Amino acid sequence: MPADSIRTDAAPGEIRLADYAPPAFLIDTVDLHFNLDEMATTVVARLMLRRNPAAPADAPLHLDGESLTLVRLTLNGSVLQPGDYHETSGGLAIPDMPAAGLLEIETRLSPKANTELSGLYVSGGNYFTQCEAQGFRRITYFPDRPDVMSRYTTTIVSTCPVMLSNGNPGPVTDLPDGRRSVTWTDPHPKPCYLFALVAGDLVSVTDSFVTRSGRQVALGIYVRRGDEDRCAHAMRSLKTSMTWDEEVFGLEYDLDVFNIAAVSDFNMGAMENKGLNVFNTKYVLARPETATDTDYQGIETVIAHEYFHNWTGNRVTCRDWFQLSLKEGLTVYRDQEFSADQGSRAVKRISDVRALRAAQFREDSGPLAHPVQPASYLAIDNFYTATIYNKGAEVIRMMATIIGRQAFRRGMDLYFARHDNNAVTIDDFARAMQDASGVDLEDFKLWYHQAGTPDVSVEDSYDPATKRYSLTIRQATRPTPGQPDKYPLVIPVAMGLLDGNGQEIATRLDGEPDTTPGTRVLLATRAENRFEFIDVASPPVPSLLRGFSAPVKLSGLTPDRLRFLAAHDTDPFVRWESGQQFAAAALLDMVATIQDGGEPTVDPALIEAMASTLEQEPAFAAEALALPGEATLADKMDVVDVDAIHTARDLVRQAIGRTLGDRLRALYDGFTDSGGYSIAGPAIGRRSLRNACLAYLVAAGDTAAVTLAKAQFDAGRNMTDVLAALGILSGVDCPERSEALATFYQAWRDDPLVLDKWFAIQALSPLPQTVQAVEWLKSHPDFDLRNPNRIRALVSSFAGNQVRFHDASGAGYRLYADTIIQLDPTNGQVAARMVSPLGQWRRFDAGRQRLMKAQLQRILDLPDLSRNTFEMASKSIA
Ligand code: B3K
Ligand code: ZN
Repeated sequence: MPADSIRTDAAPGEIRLADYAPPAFLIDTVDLHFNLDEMATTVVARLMLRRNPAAPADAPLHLDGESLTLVRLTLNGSVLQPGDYHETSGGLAIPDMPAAGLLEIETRLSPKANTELSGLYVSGGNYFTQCEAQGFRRITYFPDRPDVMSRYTTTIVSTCPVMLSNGNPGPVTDLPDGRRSVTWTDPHPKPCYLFALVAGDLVSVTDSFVTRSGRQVALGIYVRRGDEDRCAHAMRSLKTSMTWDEEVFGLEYDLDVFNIAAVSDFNMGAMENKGLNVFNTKYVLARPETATDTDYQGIETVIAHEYFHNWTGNRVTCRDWFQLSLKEGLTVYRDQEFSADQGSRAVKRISDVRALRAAQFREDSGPLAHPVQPASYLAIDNFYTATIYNKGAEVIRMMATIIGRQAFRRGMDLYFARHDNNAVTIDDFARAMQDASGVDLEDFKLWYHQAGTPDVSVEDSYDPATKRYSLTIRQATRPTPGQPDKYPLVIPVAMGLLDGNGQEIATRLDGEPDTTPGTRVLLATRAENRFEFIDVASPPVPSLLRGFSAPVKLSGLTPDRLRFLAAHDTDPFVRWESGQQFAAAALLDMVATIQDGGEPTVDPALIEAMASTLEQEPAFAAEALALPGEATLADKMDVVDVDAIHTARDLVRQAIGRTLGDRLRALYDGFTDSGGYSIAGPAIGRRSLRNACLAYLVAAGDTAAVTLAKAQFDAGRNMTDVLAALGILSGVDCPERSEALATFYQAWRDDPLVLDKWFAIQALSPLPQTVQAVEWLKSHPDFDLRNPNRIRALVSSFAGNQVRFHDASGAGYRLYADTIIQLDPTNGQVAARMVSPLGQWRRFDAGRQRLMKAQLQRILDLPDLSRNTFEMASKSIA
């Protein structure tokens, strides 16, 4: 990208990539001593510092610090006087530092008062830390930046039976006052964001793993007493991940212990601290009666993701936070590949693409659009986004597609050989891939710097006389905030050609010596590329973007071709995608009819297409049978009509249920699981298809189907089936609905993770009374504004309920903004991350625009708004 398109004016408080400067001091060792107390924990940090040869020789030492009480500061044994250092807005500066020295800092903090859940905090009477991105500065004064890597020892003194930190443990010593002490030593240098401490009355489930080179690793999962019987799946997932990383990437674990601790108050999913991953209980605990198939899959993926960070993130880390996707995009790519290898690759890809579109494409087309490598930020915690994670993973995937799998593996080996134990950049990664493959990736790297989802359209023609087939691929990316001008990207288009019978034809481009059988990759590099295929015997149908080879929006195929591809393509992704595109077009036609005041009719071809999916393998059939969601349809409209979308979709669901009722019922009955619960892919697939059938049967308006759903709920076979039935019932105004909700509450009121589902399912109900229900649930005794899982379950789920969140009265927006306003003073990070649904206002009608903006303004008018929420709300309203 030309340099002049990068902004050079900094807004107040803005941190810019262009301002990066190496740290003034390096810290070789960090020795921490914690004396734990809920109200007044003391931390003594001993830092062995030396000047960084890469920084100016007179640069002062800057230490970040936040919400800390400084008790004592000594340098090489002498107490520093107030004149020797000064407090800055975000920490301390020590101007006259020697070239090297031992700095000793004693701080005091109150874990119990820490509601931000960043730094050291108390949850359920136990101690946990969260340091990424900038929580370590809430524990001690420190250069809180990832390019300062040090070796840590951590001593914990407390009365807690369990005391954990990074690295390998020493013996536990009993102290005369009844407390105990333990020292953990982490031999691997790491940035402070990977520091962790966990202490409390926890119990462990243990196992062991022997690495390929024979290292014995003790594995432990630490949970609250009573949760031990819900750890087996997490443990199995961990061991599978460890084996997979050895087999696929040659990467072994590098400590004698690997611990996971589960906590129910956590700002996000999990955290990859070296040797001590801290997890939201949601991503650890599972039993068939309490967790759904989706929960099981989520646990497997997140356990893998955090484990894989040990190499991609921990051993090789980020130089600065602008490189966040270096570890996150790459690690998401790795966990996606891992999960694909555990079950059906096609179904996994479909679900990853669904998630990408729902979160990332939406982000990329709104006010918060930013590149995978942003150029600036106000609060880094706001940048743990779908773009950094999911688009970042797509960029890695495209690189692998372009250079080939084997070259990609060589590139990974080279990356580790060059950068182990270092803090590096996205450019360093791309260079390793380029050097290992010999493929020039310079132009490709624009994907890292240019925001926005490219629109790709295709046009083709066939000449029977010359047997030539020509395919034109055009691309354009719309402007995004701060980037008015866009440039063509290098887009890998995996493709094939089908003949009229749906048979794959070998492809040969003009000038190529041979034909290529099966899928090949075309590189679209300009605003318009034309590809000429020769020796094409009959007019072909192109199958494009196989496996979703690039994160773009593709258009240009007629409904007839979409139907043909949905029925015949050899690539399962394109089969699914074409079916979805065909359905979306039919639904949007109905929406247009409704808007024109007409009577919409359901295209029989759509029902027929749905009927033909029933024959397919169950997991795939369940995906194909799911109509594009309301938000997906909204994304295809210039001005979203929430009510027309909802009506059209309901009509189609009803028509499918009525027309295919007998077949759906037969499938439902045929898939009744007789044996025990299994989380193997085919069993999950059968449950998904069966529950999809049940949903359609109920959508048909048949009271017998409601009885069937209630019976499934009452049978209580496993949480997947129970929750599917409850979700279906929650959409119907019937006595069974309230009965089932009451039963569920009584059964699970003491189980926080299951109770979250009870909150979520009510927030997602399409019934008109949902706004009031959510309002009521917000004042329910079990609603807790200090628990992020509960807030997400109720209030964030509600924002995903398009037709009710966007209620024309604005009541949905108001209650949503109320929650952000109530939450911001105690947890700005989580409050800020909730803002984005209100930022979608541009896509709605004038009335809703006004209502949404009014709520953003209310948030911005708050006197002490957190920096995090300010950044999100101000960017969203602009
Ligand atoms: N690296 C953490 C996310 C930290 C978020 C900080 N606000 C989890 C992960 O991506 O693996
Ligand atoms: Zn991650």
